[in-house]
Amino acid sequence: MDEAILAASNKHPKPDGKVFQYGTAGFRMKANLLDSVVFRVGLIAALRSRKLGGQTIGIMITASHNPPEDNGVKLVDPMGDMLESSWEQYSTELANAANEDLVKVYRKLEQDLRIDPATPAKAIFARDTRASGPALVKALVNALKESGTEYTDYGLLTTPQLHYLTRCTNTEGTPQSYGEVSEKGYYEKLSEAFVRAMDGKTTKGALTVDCANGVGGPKLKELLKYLPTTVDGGLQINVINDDVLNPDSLNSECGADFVKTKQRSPPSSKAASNDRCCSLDGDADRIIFYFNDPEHGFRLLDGDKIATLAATFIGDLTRAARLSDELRIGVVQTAYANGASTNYVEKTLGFPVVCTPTGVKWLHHAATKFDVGVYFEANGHGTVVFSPQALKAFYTTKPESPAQATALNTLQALSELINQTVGDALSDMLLVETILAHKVWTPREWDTTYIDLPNRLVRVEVNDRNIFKTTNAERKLVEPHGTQQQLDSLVAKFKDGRSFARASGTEDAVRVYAEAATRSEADDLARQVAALVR
Ligand code: 16G
Ligand code: ZN
Repeated sequence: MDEAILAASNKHPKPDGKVFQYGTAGFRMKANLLDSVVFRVGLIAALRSRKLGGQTIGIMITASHNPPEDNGVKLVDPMGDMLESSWEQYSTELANAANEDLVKVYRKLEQDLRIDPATPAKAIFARDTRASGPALVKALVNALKESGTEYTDYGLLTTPQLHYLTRCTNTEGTPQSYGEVSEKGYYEKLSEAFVRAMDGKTTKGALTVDCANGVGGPKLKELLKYLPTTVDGGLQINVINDDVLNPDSLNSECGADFVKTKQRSPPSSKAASNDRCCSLDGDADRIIFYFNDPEHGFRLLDGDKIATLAATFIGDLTRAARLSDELRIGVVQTAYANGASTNYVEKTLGFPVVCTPTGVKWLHHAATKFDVGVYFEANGHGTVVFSPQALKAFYTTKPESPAQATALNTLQALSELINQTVGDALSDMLLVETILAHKVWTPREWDTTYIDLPNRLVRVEVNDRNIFKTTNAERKLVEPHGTQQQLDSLVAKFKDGRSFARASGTEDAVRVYAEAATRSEADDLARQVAALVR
């Protein structure tokens, strides 16, 4: 087998002098540099699967919101969560092994991790719509074959669909079964849960969905075939930016990242004032909402607003289901969450807030500590996770009134509708539609639940971003020494001022975030902190 792996790896040689790192969202870079990385990720999947007794590992080839010429690859653990952190290091090691040492490093990992090479290995994989995808799949398949890994190629999928299928594959035929192991099973599960959660309620007007010209487009259109249409009082959806034939259009002038950073609708949107709109990113694991207010212009309903909306609704339902004393509801955010949202959750909704470093895996992990853990990054990555106790309570509590029965029924439906493995734009979209329908809210009513503090995000180019070390969920700098004190004294000069600086995990830059009582003060604070770290 070693010779075969070596021979195959020679067809996917590592480019000279390139250093790779498994970052917040796997490996991500210009697609033409990824061939060797994807091959080696295939080998890691084999090791990981064998280490876990032959459970199936997921592999997703995508670069999310990055430009079309980029691509990336990440691994999914058996229950559909992100690869366990300690394995990021092993992936990095194998990706950086010199061509001639590759098999040696692979076998050494196998030995050090006490992996039995005789254990069967299984993997499933999928890719987004990037033009570079099919060639990278070939590299992956070569590694899976030569490492003796049984695999299924699911073709094009959204990232959350691959997470769903990974969990379904590993729980099939058990009491923890997560659903039918097929793309169709995903659509059926979502649509049945949606109809049940809506409970006869209807949405008002259409929702315009910008699919970033990525894989979310065809998958949303597929999902719509399973969902009730306007005729039965269901959803009304206008799909825009669903061109997957022209590869250059991906994430270009559209998508969640464009809307969030440019603070404007995609130019292609024909939505009228006050119309509900949302944008997915290139692999549909992230969603943000927005609308154009005739008085105040563009209004963003970001991850913070989705989190508060979900926490409000689920909080109301648990009260109506008489479960609020036994179930702990909490919200997980990052330092990027607007201070007004944190305040709203703690003071108005009365739920605890936990802050974690940036990156879905940290938030997800923290959310599982609650019975109902609502987590969203401001940029729209997020979901709600339910503990086994919460699920048990939803399904076994004997209702003593019709209102309690209805609430329990809706909670059951939500636990099926909401993707438990990872943030899922399609599932989150249906969740928001459900809540707005129940509350009979327009986007404007949702928007005015609390008012964001003015804020500014600045990207700062520095010589070496690695000198910036943080603590306290990235909210304080410990290095370079003394910088945090200077930052604190800048912040102290601003009413409601808050600011932090952290090294980006995905780009060679430092990001500075600042908020303050007024727009000009937030801009001013961000400028001063940027100057401090530059
Ligand atoms: C990755 C993360 C995202 C995070 C972003 C931060 C996942 C799936 N994705 O895209 O959650 O917000 O990185 O980027 O975890 P930054 O470190 O460049 O600010
Ligand atoms: Zn994404």
